[in-house]
Amino acid sequence: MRKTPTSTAAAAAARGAGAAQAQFAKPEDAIKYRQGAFTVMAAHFGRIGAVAKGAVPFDAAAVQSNAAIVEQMARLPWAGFGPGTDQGRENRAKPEIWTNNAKFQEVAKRLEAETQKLSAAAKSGDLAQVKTAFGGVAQTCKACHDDFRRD
Ligand code: ASC
Repeated sequence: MRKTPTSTAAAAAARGAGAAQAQFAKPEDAIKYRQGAFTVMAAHFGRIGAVAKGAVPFDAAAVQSNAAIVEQMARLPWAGFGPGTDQGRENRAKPEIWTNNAKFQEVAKRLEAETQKLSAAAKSGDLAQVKTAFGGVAQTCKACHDDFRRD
């Protein structure tokens, strides 16, 4: 089939989004998926947090590994927020995710950018850079929770 520029662009966008184009059979599955991504992200972000606050000694390789996981996880949850996924399983998503979706997409992109910075900082092996970048990610988490997650 001849590829029109539009279909080619759409295919490229779908590939670029990777798992973000995942399809779910039921809203429950989408909710589980996004919650799983957030759970894994929080676990590995928390391990870096323990280092950032000095509770755990700085091991550059371990921080780098955790940051890489955080960076990858940050790309995933958004696919699980499709239309109609506000209900189907217990969750804390606010309606604003869908009524103000442009802003939600912005914070999603911001998390992706900040977690990339954290990963870069981790690769530097410099604890001060890790701490700064950790703060940037934590602020982004909080900003999104304030606007888009129920308590
Ligand atoms: C974490 C975690 C969050 C964020 C948030 C930052 O470690 O699990 O949800 O940081 O508390 O403000």
